[in-house]
Amino acid sequence: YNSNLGLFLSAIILLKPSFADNINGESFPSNFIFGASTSAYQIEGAWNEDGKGEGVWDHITHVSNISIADRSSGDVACDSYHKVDEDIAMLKHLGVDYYRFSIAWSRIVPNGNVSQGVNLPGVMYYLRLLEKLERENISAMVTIFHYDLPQALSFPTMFIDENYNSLYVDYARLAFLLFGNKVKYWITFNEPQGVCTSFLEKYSTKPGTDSYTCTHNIIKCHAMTYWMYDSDFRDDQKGQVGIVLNTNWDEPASQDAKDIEAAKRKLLFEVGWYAHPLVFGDYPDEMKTRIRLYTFPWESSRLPKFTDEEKSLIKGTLDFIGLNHYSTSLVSDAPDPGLFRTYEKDLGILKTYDPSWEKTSLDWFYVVPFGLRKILNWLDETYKVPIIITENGYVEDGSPFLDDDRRINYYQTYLSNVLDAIYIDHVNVIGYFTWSLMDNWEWTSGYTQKFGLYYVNFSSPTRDRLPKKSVAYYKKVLKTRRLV
Ligand code: LGS
Repeated sequence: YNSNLGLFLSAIILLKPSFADNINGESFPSNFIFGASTSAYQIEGAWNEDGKGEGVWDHITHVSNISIADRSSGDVACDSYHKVDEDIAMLKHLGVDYYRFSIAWSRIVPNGNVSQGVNLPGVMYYLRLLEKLERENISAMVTIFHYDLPQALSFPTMFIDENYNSLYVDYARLAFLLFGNKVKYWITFNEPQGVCTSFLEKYSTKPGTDSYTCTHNIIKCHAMTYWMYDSDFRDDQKGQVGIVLNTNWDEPASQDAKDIEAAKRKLLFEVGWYAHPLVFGDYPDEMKTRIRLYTFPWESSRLPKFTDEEKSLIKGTLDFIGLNHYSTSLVSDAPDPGLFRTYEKDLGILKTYDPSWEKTSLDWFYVVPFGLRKILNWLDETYKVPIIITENGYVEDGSPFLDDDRRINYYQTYLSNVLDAIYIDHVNVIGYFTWSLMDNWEWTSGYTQKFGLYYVNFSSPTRDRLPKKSVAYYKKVLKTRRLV
């Protein structure tokens, strides 16, 4: 009888079509959390108000020659610094359990160094936001560092010179002290891989070697912060501390062993670079071997080494992994990248895309819903740490602003793959956050690329917000806890 029942159940599971069945099918687990994400520089504006210090992005957009698509800046952005009530009304309307936002380091610590002064009005802004969220029953997930470093600490000092690590830890401690009683999930770093590669390249004085040093320091900053929270705050505040890693799903471009290995290498170099040390205590072996191979005998190892003491410090410092995931690529092994290696050359891959995949307005961004299920499975099998999808969303470059059917389709198909990961693959994924609550300043794309559920009128001084069609869709999913 039992084995018949088993057969019957496995037949149901096997026969289950992966997409259609989830529409009006399984509901999300009752403790699954839904949210919407933003980051400080992209929405707040008020770049120099009430004692805020200059941040690196203020510097980049005002002074440097780094090019921004529409030559814009986040000086005003969505003006969220003055629009706490409007932002919360949108979150409330959506019915989210959580709001993920970030703190601008230079707003609460103008020159980056806590011992040199804390900016009270800046602190009050975040306190007000947290209090109002609490009043509306919306919990908070807070990113401590989302790309915007105080200019006073600018590269190549912070994260390159280990002596600066304590400034990050002091800032994180201040955030726990001030806000921790209202925050359930803390994120130490958003996408450090982007910080230490593309972002750092623009500042680096020693191209090629800094990426590894930067990562080494960020890993230590994360670990010190994790244990500091653990010893001084966790008992009272009962929060969780994690990091947010970004990755595509990387599908081998062919069944050639070299391409299969290249796709695996891509995940290890992008995600494993951080998650291996933070879960297991050291960099992936594949990284160590490959980088050592191309290090001249007279060079010290380009990939720094952790001491035994450091290994035990960094190991086991993720309560959860935050995943930012947007798209999928086909990966093949690059022709020999030659000597004088950099991170990119060490990685040694080529990326292509399947012509049948739906394109978006960004050249790296294709709609490939199964990729989310695959990357969730890979993370779960590799690390066995609870996963929260901290960003996922669809991009458009302009009109039609409000009729965003493509975005609805994106959410529906990607969320369907989350359900499959939960119910078919038994992946431990515990939450989903959309990028983004509203259109905002999209880094080097300026205001030309839009990820928002809400439209923001950037040509109006009042930065009016209007719900796109996807708002009603996401609201319904959150209300019914099912895909509609
Ligand atoms: O606005 C950012 C969103 C939008 O797309 C957010 O601040 C970031 O945390 C995150 O990086 N976001 C994002 N990422 C897409 C991944 C970019 C990969 C670029 C690959 C180039 C080949």
